Amino acid sequence: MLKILGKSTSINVRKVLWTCEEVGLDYQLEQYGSGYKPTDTPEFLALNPNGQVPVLIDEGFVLWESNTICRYLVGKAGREDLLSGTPRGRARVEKWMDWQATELNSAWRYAFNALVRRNPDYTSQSDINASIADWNRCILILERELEQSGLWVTGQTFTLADIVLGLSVNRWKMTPFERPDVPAVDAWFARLGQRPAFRRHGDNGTP
Ligand SMILES: N[C@@H](CCC(=O)N[C@@H](CS)C(=O)NCC(=O)O)C(=O)O
Repeated sequence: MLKILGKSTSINVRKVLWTCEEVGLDYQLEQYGSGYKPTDTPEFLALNPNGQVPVLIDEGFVLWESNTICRYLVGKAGREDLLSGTPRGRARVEKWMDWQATELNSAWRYAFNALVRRNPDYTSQSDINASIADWNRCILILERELEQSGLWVTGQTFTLADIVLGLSVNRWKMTPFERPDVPAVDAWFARLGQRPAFRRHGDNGTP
């Protein structure tokens, strides 16, 4: 059976759990990460030199980076529809996944550490304001896309882009600050809420 190392409160671990459930893969979760088993031991670092979760172990095959793990899982389950079947369709899905991991993740980091984690290293009000502005700017980019794309981020079909962005938007909605109106994002998020796998893994835990 697949083994996933990581805590179920982590946004990046929950992507992987949600994907497993969407594609019907069984897994065993071993709780690693702050508050659980440590990730800075030589044994863990041999699996992931970044000392981060999630890590997937599939019969000796070890993989880290949550979005890559999600892509691997849909391939393993024969559910390439979650990445779209065509080169252009796949590129559209991967574009949003890469954007989530780079632009969007960079935008929220300061504000989230300050406002939710209450990390004493993140107290500059101007940096908090800049991070909130950038975070809202990114979500407005998603809003413009969803105004045009239809049901899901890349069109009429649910894909991995919806999973990774669904978790990000959950975090955005749960962090206390002023947000712009985003009716298309709200409607899409409500559609995600109808998926049992999202209710179990996407919309729970810490933001
Ligand atoms: N780029 C990595 C980031 C992973 C990451 O930031 N993981 C966090 C949890 S969300 C972590 O391991 N933090 C250290 C810890 O919890 O001990 C991925 O997407 O897998």
